[in-house]
Amino acid sequence: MYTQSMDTSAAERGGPEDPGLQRRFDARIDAGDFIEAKDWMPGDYRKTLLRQISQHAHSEFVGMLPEGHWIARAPTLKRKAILLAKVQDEAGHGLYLYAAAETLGQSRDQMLAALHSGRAKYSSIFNYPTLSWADVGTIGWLVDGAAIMNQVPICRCSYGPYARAMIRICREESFHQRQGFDSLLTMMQGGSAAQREMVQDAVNRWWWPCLMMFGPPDDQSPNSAQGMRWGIKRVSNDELRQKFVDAAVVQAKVLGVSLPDPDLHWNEARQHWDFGAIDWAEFWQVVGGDGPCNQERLAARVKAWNDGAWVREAALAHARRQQAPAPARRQQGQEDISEVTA
Ligand code: BYC
Repeated sequence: MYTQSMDTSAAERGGPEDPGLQRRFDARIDAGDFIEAKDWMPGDYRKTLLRQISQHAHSEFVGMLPEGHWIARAPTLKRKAILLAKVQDEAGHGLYLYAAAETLGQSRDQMLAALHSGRAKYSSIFNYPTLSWADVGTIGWLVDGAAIMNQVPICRCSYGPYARAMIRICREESFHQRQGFDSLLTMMQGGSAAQREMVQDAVNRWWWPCLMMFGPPDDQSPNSAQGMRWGIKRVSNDELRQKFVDAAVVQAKVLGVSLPDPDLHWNEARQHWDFGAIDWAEFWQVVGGDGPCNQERLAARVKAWNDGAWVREAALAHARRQQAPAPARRQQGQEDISEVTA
């Protein structure tokens, strides 16, 4: 129903056994060319892109839930309008990304079925609860900050439809990050002691899960080497994590919050901030479905899908009617009118 480009027959003509196609593909990757939907591509390249883009799309959709929880509780009209706009942006990001993934030959319905059945992953970060208003600002500052760090290099990813979708997403993420920082700064500079404590508590809870967002360490990341070779990934998990820590330490000083890591020290030789050990057992537990909010998040997405069934049915009925030849449409219209007037 939603599919934009399911005709992958041209791209699939020839296979890995055709060395000419593989050589041309490799040369284009080496030259930094974009690969487009109808170009020939190795099956594993297609599979890897589908995995990453659909996970990314799912993350945007599930990512609406923790903040959506606060729309009705926002403290002022201004903050409510900003939050509403941000959550709508996330829905838009999910839609661009599902559309980009569809160009690789999988329908949105198939991708959503994988999410709803628990077969597909989404970012670990959205399995943590939003306990106070300060969590909303902290998600903007740290979660969106980490997302931008990860996503700007994807604007140069080798697959054209994904790279182009990321350009607009990154611009919007940048607004998201700033609004979060601004909200926290307002509480830290003009707020009460209780508000400052609330901000510090939120930062304490979100810091470590944000460092996990970048994925496992490079030497334990099974997909990194091939992803880098194909130009899907441009910068490694550990490098991005380090860049994020370096930026966040400076921003935390401006905000006046501390980061919950006693091992955080400036390393003059490396010209980077050293940081403490990440609890990877917690990360894998959350990724494996056993985080604080995994069940709640998935149940909310499944409910939204089921509640929207009538909209999909109505849209399909409308599309069928539009596709019917004109006389049949006229007749159908008359039948509808006689039903109403009977
Ligand atoms: N959470 O070999 P690795 C947002 C999985 S949306 C869950 O390093 P790869 C926002 C990984 O999938 C943010 N799973 O993998 C939205 C793999 O498992 P599979 C979402 C994770 O692909 C709303 C396994 O661990 N951003 O910011 O080379 C409101 C081994 O990992 C995570 C994206 O999706 C994780 N954190 O690298 C606010 C960006 N990390 O698939 C904000 C696009 C790893 O083999 N994605 N895993 O079963 C990427 O850049 C890459 O896919 C990753 C992982 C860096 C995430």
